[in-house]
Amino acid sequence: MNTSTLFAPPVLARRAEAHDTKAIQALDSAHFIHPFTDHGDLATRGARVMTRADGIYVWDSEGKKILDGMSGLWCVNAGYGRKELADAAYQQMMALPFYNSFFQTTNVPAVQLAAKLASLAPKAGDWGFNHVFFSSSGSESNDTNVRMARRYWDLMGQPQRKIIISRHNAYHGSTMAGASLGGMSGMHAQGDLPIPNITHIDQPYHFENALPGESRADFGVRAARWLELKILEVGPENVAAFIAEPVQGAGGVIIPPETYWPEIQRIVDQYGILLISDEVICAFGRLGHWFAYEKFGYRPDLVTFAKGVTSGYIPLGGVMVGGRVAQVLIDKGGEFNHGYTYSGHPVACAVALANLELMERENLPGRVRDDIGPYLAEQFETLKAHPLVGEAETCGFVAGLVLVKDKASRTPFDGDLAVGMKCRAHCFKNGLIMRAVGDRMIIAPPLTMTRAQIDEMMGLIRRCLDATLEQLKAEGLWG
Ligand code: PXG
Repeated sequence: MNTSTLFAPPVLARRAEAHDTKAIQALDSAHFIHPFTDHGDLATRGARVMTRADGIYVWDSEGKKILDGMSGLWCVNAGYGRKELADAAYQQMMALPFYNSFFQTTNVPAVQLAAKLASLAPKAGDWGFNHVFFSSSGSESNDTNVRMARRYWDLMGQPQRKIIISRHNAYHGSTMAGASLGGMSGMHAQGDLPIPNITHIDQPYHFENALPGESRADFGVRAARWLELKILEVGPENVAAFIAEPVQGAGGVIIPPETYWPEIQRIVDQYGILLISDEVICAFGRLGHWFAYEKFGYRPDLVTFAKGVTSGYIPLGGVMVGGRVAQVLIDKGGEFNHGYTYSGHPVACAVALANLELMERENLPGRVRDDIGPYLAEQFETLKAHPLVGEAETCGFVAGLVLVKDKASRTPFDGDLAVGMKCRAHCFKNGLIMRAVGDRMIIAPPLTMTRAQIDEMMGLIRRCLDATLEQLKAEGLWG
């Protein structure tokens, strides 16, 4: 065997123009197993090699500049190239790169970040968040939620309360618990998921699931009551918690009707079950608030966060632990046998602190709420006139549109045609990153975007929709 190809030298060139794309792609195929990737397919195409980024743009190894409409993967809220985040990491690495938080030990950035997050979380009366549990990702945080919710009910003397209700097409991560909580059938099909005592209800997706003529308001209440039906089906005394994303992200930017969350709150209150708000995408300004539950006016007991807390510059996640759970864990719980090596990692926490300070100084949540969010909404509204667009809507700085065969009857394309993927290919070609979830095209751009940059992005989106339509016509798939 020729070991020189097995142990090829690392590709060290750092400047974009110095990259040998083909060599990197070959090395990538030889050694790197990517998340959610068909490797046979990737080997024939070759991965796109990203080499640098600044502001809202990324560049690949061929020097192509691309407007990043997805903030990396819903996380680079503060935009790329923020020197102060790199400085915070450098300084903390030089002072204390790592120490654990087990064994009655702590570190200053973790303490400061926990206090900062508690101060940013809105409170009402005796309800609110004073405590934080740290992890390194959204998936880990949701595993923590499962452990914590079940531990809470054990301590409350109701150990039979094990069931966690989630929703179809939800995304809560890729660990055993995360993927089980999630409602992605493709994920459940691999690895014997979901794990026991996790069950799902339908999502509040008006475009697809409403009855003919049903208003958004009526549908929102009806969709929330699927939770009540499920609670009654499995027995209220057996239910530990309901988990949901405020707005479903990976599922295709599914924005619930305004009536949905108030009815969910009524139901969880009535049956006394814990409410877990998975804000891995929606927190830290994404919907115009530090935490998304504030936007929709509900009161969760646990809040999952990750991604935007560091603007994705370094992995960090965690769970905001509300008073109801924290008090029981602290007063009655003794040792909670759960934690990660990197819980409260000093460098990750220092970067998060610098990121939150930056977001505060630049008022990124406020900009999304009062300025660029409404502007994006106005612009997206105009897309509804496009022949391919069946629906276009935004919430803060996430947006989605659905590509349809016939607008009037809301007839979708045959899934096998992969129209969304055709559109996505035009986006890449035209220098725009926009994701396709089936035939829903979605964006979640950096919160630093200017109005002029929104105009630039909208121009690209229109151009890609037109190119998709032309392609469908040329292939005889339109009209
Ligand atoms: N909860 C939510 C709501 C998420 O969006 C996770 C948990 C898991 O976080 P980690 O850090 O473990 O990945 C996520 C992650 C997509 C996509 O295709 C979305 C996510 C991750 C990967 C792909 O949109 N969200």
